[in-house]
Amino acid sequence: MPRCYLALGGNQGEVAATFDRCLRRLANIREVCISRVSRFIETAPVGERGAVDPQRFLNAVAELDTTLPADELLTLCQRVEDECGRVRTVHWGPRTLDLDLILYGQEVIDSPRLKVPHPACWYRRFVLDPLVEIAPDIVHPIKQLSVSALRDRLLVRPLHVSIAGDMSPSQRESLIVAARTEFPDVVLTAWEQRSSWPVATPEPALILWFEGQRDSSATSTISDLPLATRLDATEPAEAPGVFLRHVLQAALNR
Ligand code: A4P
Ligand code: MG
Repeated sequence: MPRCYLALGGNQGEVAATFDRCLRRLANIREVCISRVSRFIETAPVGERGAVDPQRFLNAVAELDTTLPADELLTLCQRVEDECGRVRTVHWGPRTLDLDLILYGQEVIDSPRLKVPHPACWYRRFVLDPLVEIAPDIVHPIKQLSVSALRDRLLVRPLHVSIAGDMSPSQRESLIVAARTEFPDVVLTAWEQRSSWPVATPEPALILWFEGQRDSSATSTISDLPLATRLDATEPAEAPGVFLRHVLQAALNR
């Protein structure tokens, strides 16, 4: 039976009561056996924030064993979200309950409806903090690092982050300058391939790969970047600056 991890999130209504209801509902499913649940942790919202009401989230992670195939587990999660009053209006909008399937054993799934491990789980403090509490040694099947190692490298200050890809140097520089102002506890640099890193220059915790106006001198591809830290930023629908902001908010939990 695959051991799975579900992330719970919410920022609308009585979220703790909704989490309890959701967990009771899952515990009553014959094919699901919940073994551990983290504390419910208050986290800083990732996404666009209202200046007055930052709508802090509550997050948690549940460990379970299940005989359900992954796509049926997702269907079950979506049914439970609906029962707990989830209304899908805006993407990343306020929600009573969001259930994300973080890990399904060591399987890697990449279908239009389901991506496992959840593509953002490895750099989001609101997932990693509760996950570390209940399963610090579980290994991320793509990054090949334990969740506690993934989380620990996000705790370093300043946080070193690099920008890679084939955007022009001026595009990259304006991205870096804009983010530097907003995130003074982050050191943002253009990615440089090095055979070894001097002690004084820590290897970046995250390297974001963007595609922009093709720089004719760029010869590398994303697969040249270290597997454990690279983040493909070519697919998201958001503009590069917005995507970068959301990644940094998630990594810093602030
Ligand atoms: N989907 C694909 N893979 C998965 C997966 N592993 N688990 C698809 C769950 N769903 C998966 O999800 C959209 C679609 O993702 C689904 O139809 C499913 O087929 P959704 O839950 O309907 O929409 P959403 O949650 O608004 O979008 P998304 O992209 O899942 O958002 P996230 O990544 O869940 O982020 N800040 C804090 N502090 N805490 C939070 O919990 N959550 C979000 C939402 C933003 N900011 C937050 C938090
Ligand atoms: Mg979701």
